[in-house]
Formats: sequence, structure tokens, C-alpha cells
Amino acid sequence: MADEVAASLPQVLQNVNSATDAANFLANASCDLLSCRAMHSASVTAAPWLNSANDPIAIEKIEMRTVRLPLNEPFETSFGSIDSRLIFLVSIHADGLTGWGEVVAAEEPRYSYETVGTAQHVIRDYLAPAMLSQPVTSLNDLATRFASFRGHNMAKAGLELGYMDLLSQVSNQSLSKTIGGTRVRIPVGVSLGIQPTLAQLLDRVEKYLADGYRRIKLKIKPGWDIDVVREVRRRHPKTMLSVDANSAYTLSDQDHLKQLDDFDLLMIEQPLNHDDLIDHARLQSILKTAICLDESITGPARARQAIELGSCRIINIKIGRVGGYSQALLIHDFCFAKGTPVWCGGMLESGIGRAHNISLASLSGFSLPGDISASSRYFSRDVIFPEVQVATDGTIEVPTQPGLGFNADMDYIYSHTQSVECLEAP
Ligand code: OSB
Ligand code: MG
Repeated sequence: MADEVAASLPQVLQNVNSATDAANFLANASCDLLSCRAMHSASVTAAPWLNSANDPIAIEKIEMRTVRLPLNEPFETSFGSIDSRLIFLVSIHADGLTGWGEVVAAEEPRYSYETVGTAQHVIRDYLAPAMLSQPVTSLNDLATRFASFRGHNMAKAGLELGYMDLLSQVSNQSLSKTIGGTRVRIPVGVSLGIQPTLAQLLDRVEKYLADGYRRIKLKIKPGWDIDVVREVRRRHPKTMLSVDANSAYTLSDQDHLKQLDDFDLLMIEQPLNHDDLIDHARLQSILKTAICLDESITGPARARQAIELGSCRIINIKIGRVGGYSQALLIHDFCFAKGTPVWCGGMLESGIGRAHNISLASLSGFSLPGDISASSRYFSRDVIFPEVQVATDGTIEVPTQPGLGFNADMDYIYSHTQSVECLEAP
């Protein structure tokens, strides 16, 4: 199955021959988003924000808000278990309109070094002042202002999300259309945390397959891997199945990991160190199964290097991890030109982040099911209405109305707010 997906893609992409140009662009740290996208938009629907049809947007106020949402069930990965999510929402205010974004950082620096606390600091002291200093003319303008601050991708992304929601409202078109999306429905899968028992995991797998999800991803770690995957595969011989180790292994585990080759997995996500490319390339050379990188792909340059080194055959794009739409679009376009499948990862987002993921995943290159579940998979009630729903065929409809296509549920947000901070233009 994995081979089929990999083999069918380059076929579709035969007309694209700009990979070398794209690589040259990405080699340059100060890659200009406009020219880079314009150059490679032959097979990507031309993105309306490339031209300057809109007046610059003078942002009046940025609000940072944290909201604690209980999770329906604990979520356990190789780096620990959580039973609630501190959601960090940002709202961007201009001309009576509000754009919503979400900073996907966790409370603790485990998945990445960013936390809710570091993102609040970086937004308050650096990014918001840059965004408020003068009217924003384009996503490229905003990304260029942020580029002078190193790292803190999730903080940058949160503001880019809010800006893009606002921009698509101003342009009176859907966010999907604003970024050049082509899909009207997107295929989705579900990520299943480490469970107390194998029986419980098998139950969860049955449930989500019955709900229609098109791909099951199992979180693995040493002691919860080969036997678990073997049993799930034995019961579901045809299911699109993948695993995610969140960096729980080292190269010395290669013989152990090689056993996963028996299970016809779509991919093994981030088996090795969170910032590694070299060891992944060595592991990929001995594995039949495709490696997918998540944590290691922190931006367009890393995506290019990973593909060049052969560190992976599939890339997981998370808008937060890579630093916003500007960077996610570049990675998408580059991978599309190279024939590398991408898919949209998740960070247990609330409906705001989830809605942005739906728009991102509507781009043509997102050929594999995303980790974009229904709101109800994680939360008894979400911060948006309508909530995100997955149809019985395992797809989510891409909204067509202007903006995000979902409304912030202010009553529910207010009632669960833990902190609010307003940042205003000087
Ligand atoms: O590694 O993809 C990951 C959640 C939090 C942090 C990292 C990851 C995840 C998931 C869940 O796998 C994806 C989702 O459903 O949001
Ligand atoms: Mg992952």
C-alpha cells in the first residue's frame, strides 16, 4: 500500500520540472515567498494573495487568550500523557473584523522547546510590535517582519493564522481559496495514543474505522511497538496503517525497527532524534517502509535537506511547527515539485487550529490523509460552531464561505478562559 502511494505520485507530477529551481530558492535563507510561489505555481492554483488586490490591513489590536479544555480521554505519547489541553488563541482585530489563530505550543517543552509561556513572551515583546508597527500588505510582508526573530515558529504561526483568516474575510473568499486550495473534501485519519492495554487499543481502532477514518496512526515507544502493530495489522489487513514514535528510538534500535517492515505500514513517523536528519537517512536506507519526518522538519530548508539526504520519503506539515502559512506553503510547493507526498499533522488543536488545518490540507499536494479528526474525537465541546465533523467516508468538507468557515463560540470561550492579554497599536 505504501509503495502504491509513493509510486502513483510522481506520475501525477510529471509536468512539474521546476524542482531544481525550487531547491535553489530554498537554499537561500531569505527566500522571498512571493517570487518562490509565483515561480512554482504552474500546477498550484495561483494564490490570490500573490497580487496586491487588497489594501494594506492596519491591525488595531491583538488579543492573546488561554482557554483550558478537558480532553475526552487522556492522550499518551512516548513523551507523556495529558488529560486537558491549554489552548492558546489569538485574535487579530482590524476594521471591525476579527481573524482567529491558534498557537499550538504545549504547556511543557516536550514535543518542541516552545511552550505557551515562551510564545506569550515572544508575541508580546517581539512579534506583536512588529505586526502592529505598520499596515500589513501581504503574508509575505508579515513573514519578512517575523524572519528577523530566530525560531519560535509556533508563536509566529499563531499570528499568521489570525492574519490569513482576516485577509480571506477582507477578500470575501474562503481561506482555502485564498491560499490556492483545490480540494473540496479532504481525507482524514486518526492518531491513537498509547493505551493502558492492547484490548483497549483494539477497541479504539474498531471504533474509529467504524466512524470512517481512512488511516489509523498508532503512537509507539519501546515496549509498545512490534507486538501491538502486529496484532492491529492481523485484525485489519487492509487498513492504511502508520506509526509515530515521537523520537523514542536511536540508530542502535535499527534491527528492532526493521521488524516493522513486515506490516505493510504507510510510514514510520519520526523514529529518531527530534532534530536529526543524518541518522534518519541511514535508517531509511535499510528500511523498506517509508520514514515520515515531523519534529525534524522545522522549515523549508530542513525539508529540502531531508529530501536531498534521503532522510524520509514523506513529510508531515504542521503549520505551527514550521512557522506559519508562509513556510507551510513553501514546503508544500517544494514537495509537490519533488513528488514527495505531504500530509497535515495535528497538535490536539481546538477547532480554530483544526479549521486552519482543513484549509491547508485542501492544497493539491496533501495527498495522504491528515491527522485532522472531528472536534468530538478530543473534546466534548469545541470552541467553534459548527464543530468539525468527519463524514462516514472519512472526509471533511472544506468550507467555502469567506474566512475560516467556522465561528468562534464566544460564550464557551469566555467561560473557559484562563488568561487574556491585549496588545494594541502604539
Ligand atoms: O507527533 O503528531 C504528533 C499530538 C501532539 C503532539 C504531537 C503529535 C500529536 C498527534 C495528534 O499525533 C494529532 C492530532 O490528532 O491532533
Ligand atoms: Mg508526529
